[in-house]
Amino acid sequence: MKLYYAPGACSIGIHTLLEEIGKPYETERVDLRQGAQHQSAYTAVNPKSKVPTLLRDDGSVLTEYPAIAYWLARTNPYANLLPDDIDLQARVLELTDYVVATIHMQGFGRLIRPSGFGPSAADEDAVKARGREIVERGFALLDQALAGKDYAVGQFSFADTAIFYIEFWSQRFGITLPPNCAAHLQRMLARPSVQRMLQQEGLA
Ligand SMILES: N[C@@H](CCC(=O)N[C@@H](CS)C(=O)NCC(=O)O)C(=O)O
Repeated sequence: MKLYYAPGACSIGIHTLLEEIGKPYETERVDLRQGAQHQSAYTAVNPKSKVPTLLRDDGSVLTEYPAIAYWLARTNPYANLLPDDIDLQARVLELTDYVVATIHMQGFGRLIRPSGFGPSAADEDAVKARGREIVERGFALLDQALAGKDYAVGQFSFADTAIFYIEFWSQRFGITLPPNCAAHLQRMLARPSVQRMLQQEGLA
């Protein structure tokens, strides 16, 4: 198995899941700043030009954070990345989708690349302000979901690694996390899997 990743990108969540699973895997760094995601060597693997991408042992490629996380959890049940209870499974998917599709793509997306969301450079401040609003509202909702719990659905799951990657990003964008998210981030940073991932990506 091989994970294509970029240091500090949303792929840190999948990288953490691979460390939780503990089976051998390879990694290949994709230099997003240099545009490696658009070069043929990479688009031959993932034509969407995004990380994370997982190359599986049968040679097939899986993309999209929730799909990769779900597949890793189901194929490695001993790692307990997805609860058995169907209602809790639905909650894990609900939270993961909200993190990826809304907080990341709609919120952080506007902060990372405002030019993708507005017709001219003059719109950039307004685009970024809207991005910040979406992110802050997202963290407020996640804070409620985490109230009284160590992990988002009461036990560790792949929803936590999704929440973790945006919590990790909040530091870079000067976003103050509400208290339950701040505590969740610290809890995640204390996990050996996260520490190994940070070390491997040169982020420790
Ligand atoms: N919907 C994708 C989003 C992945 C994504 O946006 N990845 C970013 C890094 S966090 C990326 O590869 N960006 C490169 C680019 O847009 O050029 C997923 O769920 O995996």
